[in-house]
Amino acid sequence: MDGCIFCKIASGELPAAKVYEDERVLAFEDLNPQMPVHTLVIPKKHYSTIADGIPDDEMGHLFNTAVRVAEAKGLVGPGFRLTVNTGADAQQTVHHIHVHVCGGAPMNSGSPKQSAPQ
Ligand code: DGP
Repeated sequence: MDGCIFCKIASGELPAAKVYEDERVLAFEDLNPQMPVHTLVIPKKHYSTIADGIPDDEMGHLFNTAVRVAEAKGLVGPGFRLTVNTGADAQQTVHHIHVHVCGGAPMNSGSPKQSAPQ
């Protein structure tokens, strides 16, 4: 989608520190990490939010990729958090679905906005 920063990262027009890529999804490091591990996983196809009717197989691939990223980062044992901020109340700032994969330190149990350390 024109003007979408994550579409530009997906197409290679803008740079990112890529962690994993296939024909449907891209994982890359968050520009402003809130945790020792903070990676984003996006579908290459543009959807503004997780409530935009993403097909089941794409949803499954998106979340399975997020879990594989967590595995590759060594987070499965200690634990990790997947977050999808959706809309204004959740303070979604980039309007292209992205799953935050966060871990590497104990997290607050409260606000799910971000995975800030305790
Ligand atoms: P949110 O929409 O609040 O769920 O979070 C958007 C995240 O995207 C935020 O953690 C910062 C990250 N971000 C924003 N712009 C860029 C960018 O150009 N490159 C990368 N790698 N991350 C970005």
